Amino acid sequence: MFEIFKETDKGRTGQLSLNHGIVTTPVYMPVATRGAIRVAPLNELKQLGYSLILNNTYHLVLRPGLEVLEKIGGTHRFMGWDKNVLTDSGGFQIYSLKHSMKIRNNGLEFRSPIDGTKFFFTPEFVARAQNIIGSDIAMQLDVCLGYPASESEAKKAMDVTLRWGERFLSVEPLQGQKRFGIVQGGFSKRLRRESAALTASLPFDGFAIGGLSVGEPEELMYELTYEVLDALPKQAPKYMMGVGDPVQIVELASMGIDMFDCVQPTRHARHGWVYSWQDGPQVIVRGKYKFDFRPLEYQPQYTYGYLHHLFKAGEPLGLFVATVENLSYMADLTRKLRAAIEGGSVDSLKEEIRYQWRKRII
Ligand code: PRF
Repeated sequence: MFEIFKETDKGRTGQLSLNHGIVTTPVYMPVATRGAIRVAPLNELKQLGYSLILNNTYHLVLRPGLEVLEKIGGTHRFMGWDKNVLTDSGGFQIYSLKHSMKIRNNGLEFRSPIDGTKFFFTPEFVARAQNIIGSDIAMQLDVCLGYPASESEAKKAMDVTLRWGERFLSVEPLQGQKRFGIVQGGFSKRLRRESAALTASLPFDGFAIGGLSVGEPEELMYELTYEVLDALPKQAPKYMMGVGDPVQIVELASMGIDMFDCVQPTRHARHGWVYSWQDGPQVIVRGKYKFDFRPLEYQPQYTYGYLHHLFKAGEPLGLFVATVENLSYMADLTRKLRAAIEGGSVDSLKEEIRYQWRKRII
């Protein structure tokens, strides 16, 4: 299911063979939480070369509900998307409901923020829901803590996550579906290693690192990732959940991470941050773009000045153009990353991306 093309001390390239086609790695997955990428039709994504996007089980269960998805035959038909879908379990989103959520031994209890209905997500339910959704990659239910978290909280969350991993796996998967476990363990190296080793002892097809990029210092995220990767099987795909910052993607891929997802590129776009290879991120509403008639990098039929105008005028087309531009950048970034790993030039790509993103005043 996962074939490694080239393994180096600066990351690896490979491919995932899934029910809806092949995905080359390292890969960035755009986030269609509720069954849509905000603003951009999925057709556009296909044209940009994306073959794996993310849905969220929690959101789809709340709305439109499993009955609808069952009747139509799953999320692919529902969305009109014939490539792959990874579904997150919802553990992370439910956890962020905080006051209207309870962790029970058996699962997560919460009230729908839409209409107050009570829900109880067990690990088995989440597995069955992802079968109905038709997920190509299904994620286990987990408990994700914020930063900071005490060692005892982290230990508890990690133990519960591990038990839920076993129970998740007890449900028969869809034919050809791949199932990923999630490593937790808070901010302790020891617990992270323990969580990784124990999760790796279960028959998952791949492993995700959860509970990071939640407000901890960037260096700590890298240190903990190192511990986890060291304790996971080399040949399995590794997925860093919720990371989409270009600098961090390149850094983590060079450590051996294969998959990434994040709302950041599409969210940034809607806030008028337009990614650019030449100049780093551009805040398009700034006055300096009014008379900037250079073409956009990926949609040269439009100029920065025109995009500035669309944002100023509140024209929805501006959101679309910025979203497509940022997703083009992200697709290009992973293409360049794969080429750099293959060609042994990861360090110079790192330098270039760091310069774009960290040395420029935004
Ligand atoms: N668990 C799940 N989804 C996630 C996370 C997690 O810990 C994160 C944390 N960065 C993002 N998305 N299930």
